[in-house]
Amino acid sequence: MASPTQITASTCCYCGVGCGVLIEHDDEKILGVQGDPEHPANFGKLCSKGATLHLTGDLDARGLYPELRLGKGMARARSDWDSALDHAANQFAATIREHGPDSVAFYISGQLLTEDYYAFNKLARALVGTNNLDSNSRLCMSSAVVGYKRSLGADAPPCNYEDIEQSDCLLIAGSNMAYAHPVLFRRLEEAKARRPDMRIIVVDPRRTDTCELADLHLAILPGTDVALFHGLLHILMWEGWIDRAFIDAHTDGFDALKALVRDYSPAMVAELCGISVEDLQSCARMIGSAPSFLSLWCMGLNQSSAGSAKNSALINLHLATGQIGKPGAGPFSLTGQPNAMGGRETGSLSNLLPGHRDAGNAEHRAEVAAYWGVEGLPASTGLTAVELFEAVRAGKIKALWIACTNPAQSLPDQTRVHEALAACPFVVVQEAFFTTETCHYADLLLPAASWGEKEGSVTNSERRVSHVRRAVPAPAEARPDWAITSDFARRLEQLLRPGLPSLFAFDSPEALFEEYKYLTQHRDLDLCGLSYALLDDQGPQQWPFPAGATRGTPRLYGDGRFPTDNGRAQFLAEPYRAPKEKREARFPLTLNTGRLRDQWHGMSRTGTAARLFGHVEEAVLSLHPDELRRRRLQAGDLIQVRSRRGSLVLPVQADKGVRSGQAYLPMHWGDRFLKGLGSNVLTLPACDPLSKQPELKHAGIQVEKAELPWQLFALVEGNVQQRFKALRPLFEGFAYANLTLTGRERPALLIRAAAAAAPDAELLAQIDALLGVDQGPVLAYDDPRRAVGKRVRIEDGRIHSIRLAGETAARDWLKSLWSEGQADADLRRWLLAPLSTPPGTAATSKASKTLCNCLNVSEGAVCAGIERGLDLDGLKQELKCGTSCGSCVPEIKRLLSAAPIAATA
Ligand SMILES: Nc1nc2c(c(=O)[nH]1)N[C@H]1C(S)=C(S)[C@@H](COP(=O)(O)OP(=O)(O)OC[C@H]3O[C@@H](n4cnc5c(=O)[nH]c(N)nc54)[C@H](O)[C@@H]3O)O[C@H]1N2
Ligand SMILES: Nc1nc2c(c(=O)[nH]1)N[C@H]1C(S)=C(S)[C@@H](COP(=O)(O)OP(=O)(O)OC[C@H]3O[C@@H](n4cnc5c(=O)[nH]c(N)nc54)[C@H](O)[C@@H]3O)O[C@H]1N2
Ligand code: SF4
Ligand SMILES: [Mo]
Repeated sequence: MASPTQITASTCCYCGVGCGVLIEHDDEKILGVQGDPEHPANFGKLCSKGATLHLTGDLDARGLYPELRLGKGMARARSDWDSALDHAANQFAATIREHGPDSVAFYISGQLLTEDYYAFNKLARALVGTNNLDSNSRLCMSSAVVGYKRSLGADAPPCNYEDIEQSDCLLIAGSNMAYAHPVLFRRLEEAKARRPDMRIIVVDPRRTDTCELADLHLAILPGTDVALFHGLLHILMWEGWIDRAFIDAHTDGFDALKALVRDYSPAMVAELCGISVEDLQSCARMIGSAPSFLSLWCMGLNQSSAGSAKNSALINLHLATGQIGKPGAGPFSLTGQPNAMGGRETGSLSNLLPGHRDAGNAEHRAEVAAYWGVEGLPASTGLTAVELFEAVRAGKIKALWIACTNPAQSLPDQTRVHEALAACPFVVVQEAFFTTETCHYADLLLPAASWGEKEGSVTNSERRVSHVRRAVPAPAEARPDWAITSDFARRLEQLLRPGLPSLFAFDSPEALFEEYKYLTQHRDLDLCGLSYALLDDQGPQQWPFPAGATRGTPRLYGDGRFPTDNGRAQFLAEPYRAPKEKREARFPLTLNTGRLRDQWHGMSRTGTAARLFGHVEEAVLSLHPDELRRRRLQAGDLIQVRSRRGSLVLPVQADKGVRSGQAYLPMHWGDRFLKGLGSNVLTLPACDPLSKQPELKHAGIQVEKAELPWQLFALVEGNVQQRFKALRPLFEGFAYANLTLTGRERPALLIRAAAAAAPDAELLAQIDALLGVDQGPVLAYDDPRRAVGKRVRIEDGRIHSIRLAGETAARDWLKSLWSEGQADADLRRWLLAPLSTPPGTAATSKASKTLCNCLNVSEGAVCAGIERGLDLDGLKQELKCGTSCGSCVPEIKRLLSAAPIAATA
């Protein structure tokens, strides 16, 4: 029986801000979530994603039991944990015996907990004997890892969140923190309101919501950051805004850099970056004259074939101005995933080892091997994410274990990734949601516990370790990741090293943490003073926190000593290199990809909460209005987007925030939501030479109108996950199909599809049956001559489902009738007549877009308020928008600044 409501303090499972949450539950089910006022990352705040966590996780989408496929081509069947893990151990052992340890690989995730990572690390390196252990952090933070290590000597972001608030000048480069790190952005908004003199510069090819807070937005051409940073240094040197004493005392390599940046004159840099010389100079002045200067960056720098060089060129600016190791100063990379940091700490990239060690360093290998009590660790070079999937495709990797990541959606060049997964002899997927694209390829699918259901620890962007607490048990037979991995490892051990004491005698995540932490002893990230008990007692702590310490370390390098061999930081002098795919006649546009405010990656979790689609409902490519005009396209037209690797059909929209010559597509759509392998069918697998991070932000594309006159629109209320699963396969034959959720109190599945001609009647009949418009209280009109048909199911006087075929002009009107719960005489008259166009005026998709998700306020309502002359405070008071989580405030400000100034009375 469920007990009365209880509260468990834990953390949000989304971004690297690492907010503390209070989970309300009854020991069985999660009932609600609130920000934890005591957590030093968020002090009680949550963003639109964190605040809706309890609405996500539909059980119909979750993995509940292990599923096993006994032969390729066969269907998977429900299994039990013993048979499933024994089978996996036999497969891995046989593969290792026959083809060697490097014929297997593990591909894991920045969303695992530190304890999960550690178990995988020991499994791959100590037991299997391979360095083929990489994670999705390769797509995310690996350029920052290289940047910190090369320039400063260790992979450690030196700053903390208060530094952001205290800084006098903030450079935000390639980060849309208004969407991607919202609670930190709220803190920044408040700091800027308190200290309006604080200067904020945003470097981003797009005009994002983050720019709403900026004093200066440099809309540089894609990939030109290195040139920009060298150009800034050129001006800083010329003006004497550098710190010669700091350079002399604490750094090496300045002369070579000086010689390099001499060539980066303001005129040359402005031209190359596509900005004005004045803007470049005022940026340099803001940096050079600020008492403290801090930079924040994210994927706009890291996801680049010059990602490592971009990181180092930015850190150069801090070293040259001595802006590091003091309040409000320093180079501060924002980590994407909640525990990307923990992954780096535990060595979960193929080239790393636990405790910030390197797999390529014999001394480091010997230290870890001795601690683990094994003879040695593998010296062979491990494969990095893109290389790894290429090796799978080439047949070199024959058994692949994937945990907590969805590579069949998130890696570049999806055609090849899908080929690789299809070809791999044995694929294990350890997943919380069995709906993902990758699950389709699993020979063994293992249900994992997820948010609120597991215990362990995570480190956020500011090196702060939190204790993640379990609130409720996992559903059905799902198990926490550390337990699955350790259980498998124990079975594999019996086959590979029988008779020896177990390396995996862990009975709790705490046991893993206690073993792991001593691998950090006396190293830059020393965690030895931490324990679950201490974190419970004193709250989240920042590393290093060595044994005997009484408090964590808020800031690094205050003494000017760096963890390099000689204690000095290193300037790096590397020239600007252009992105891999140059603009050319055949592919004249550069495709940029990134985040939406309310979705998380492949949407396995956020995609179960209909209201999170209220802000952006469908995959749409954004182009500047001039580019639309040039191609004779209208907003809403379906277009065919092609890159050198693949193509995709989807609608286009006008967006003045995207410059001519560029295009923007959110990264979230995979093959499940958008037919055609999703956004990453277009992106390229070219990587940075050092970090091996792929260039996910600059693919060459072309677009042209897709002539698909036969269109379909469907909406059906209730059982959305089951209906999704049943309906999605029926849309394989359509050139375009986008499936999404809509609604708030009554979630519905929404489908838009298009084809060159009508599909056969049987397929349409199958679709109708699943929509419930084939029989019962259904109003129908069919004109077979024009292949046009409309059906609406009405229950209890309200629309329950809709299907329009052939022609869909009335879709927005019908959808608004559905959402208002109406089924009036107009509807009946229209339905039973040959007319296609709607009798009433429909709310445009813009008007119905939900700006404020907490209070359910539409863009239409906000715009109407602005027309009436309301300012931000007025809008907040009257409509209540922006008064809860605040995630919509930057967008409201943007609408306000775009509106003509209301005439004063
Ligand atoms: N809502 C939401 N939040 C998230 C996530 C999510 O899925 N959804 N994911 C989390 C994760 S894992 C990550 S890594 C972070 C990512 O966080 P961000 O990096 O902030 O997000 P992105 O939208 O990927 O990219 C940021 C910006 O880089 C810009 N950009 C593109 N090319 C260039 C360039 O050449 N130079 C510069 N300077 N900028 C460029 C893009 O226009 C974009 O606005 O977000 C985290 N937070
Ligand atoms: N085009 C383009 N592509 C990109 C990016 C981009 O900007 N543009 N960004 C890249 C970046 S920075 C990142 S980080 C990646 C993210 O890419 P992915 O890692 O593929 O993203 P997610 O969808 O978050 O995948 C995490 C999976 O883990 C599952 N899961 C959740 N909780 C648990 C758990 O506790 N245990 C287990 N076992 N599973 C769980 C979720 O259901 C989900 O399927 O995408 C990359 N891909
Ligand atoms: S900012 Fe939002 S998504 Fe990120 S940790 Fe906080 S609540 Fe979660
Ligand atoms: Mo990421």
